[in-house]
Amino acid sequence: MTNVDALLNFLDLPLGQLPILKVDGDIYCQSVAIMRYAAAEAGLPRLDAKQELRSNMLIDTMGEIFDQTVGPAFAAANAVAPEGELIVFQNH
Ligand SMILES: N[C@@H](CCC(=O)N[C@@H](CS)C(=O)NCC(=O)O)C(=O)O
Repeated sequence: MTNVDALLNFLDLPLGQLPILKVDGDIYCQSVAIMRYAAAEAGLPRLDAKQELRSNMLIDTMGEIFDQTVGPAFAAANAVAPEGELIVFQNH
């Protein structure tokens, strides 16, 4: 088990991922859901249909970029090096 795995297990995360939000003792995950909750709690003005379309377009695009960049990075970080070998993530 890697240090990342050990930390995520220790934190007892719902999907094994961060971020999480605790509200009234309950734990919630998924960053966009958490952001939408925070916006609602903060009383931000509602978006009209076209503003919401634009907002969701950006959120979905950022999600796709995140999935294709951060996901593989975590997979590499979670990879266990063979005995005596070091996994190098960056060369600079
Ligand atoms: N869809 C999730 C993705 C969360 C996610 O990928 N979190 C990363 C940190 S940025 C993580 O906890 N990765 C640990 C792992 O997958 O092992 C969200 O939007 O919250």
